[in-house]
Amino acid sequence: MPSIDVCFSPELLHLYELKGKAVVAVDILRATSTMVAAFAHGATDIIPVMKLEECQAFAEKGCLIAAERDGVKAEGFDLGNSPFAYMDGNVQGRTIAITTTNGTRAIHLSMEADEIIVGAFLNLQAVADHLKELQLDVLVVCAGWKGKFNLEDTLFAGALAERLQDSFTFENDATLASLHLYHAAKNDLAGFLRQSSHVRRLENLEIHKDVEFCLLHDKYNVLPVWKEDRLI
Ligand code: 3SL
Repeated sequence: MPSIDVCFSPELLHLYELKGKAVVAVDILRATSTMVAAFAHGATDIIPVMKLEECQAFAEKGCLIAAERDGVKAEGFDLGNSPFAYMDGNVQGRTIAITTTNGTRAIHLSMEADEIIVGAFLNLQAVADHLKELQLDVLVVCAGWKGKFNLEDTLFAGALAERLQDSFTFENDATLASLHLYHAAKNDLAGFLRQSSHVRRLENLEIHKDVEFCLLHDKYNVLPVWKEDRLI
């Protein structure tokens, strides 16, 4: 049986072997949730980039450009990081270049993996089904916040472990902890996360409905996968 493990922060990635594994990159609030929503609303491909200037340069290539720093849409970009900004037909048939504080970094640091997929509660079952077929060992890479642990990405790891528990082994404390946390929280994820640091950060920015939306399970049957230089 393949195994599942969880890396709680990109800063801990050096402790893990990525070769031969499938990485599920996750930034529930909000980068990977937004990417999943963008694909569900017709985006053809997404190019995650690390730096604002690098992202801006993609405008000349006809891409939509999206950027968030510290929860706020960066000036001069078409889009920020709210999933709702990608839903009015504006991304249909378009390539999006995006940079965010933590999510796009987690994807870039996972490049040595055999496969990288983007996970969110919004596409949880699509991710689980794909991993069951793939039969590779899985590492969930939590984006965290500026190198630190966060609750929401860990809860996603627990939810994925729950969906995979019959066909994967998890002989590591990170996955067990994520699963226990998810079991404690799953009946009221929003309530469980109310005191969490990024929910409070987003609440201070008066971003309320994004949190609720990003916690919805299985809304979309889409699976963003890394191919060559982008997510498709
Ligand atoms: O850190 C990130 O990549 C973002 O998802 C953070 S925010 O939700 O847009 O504030």
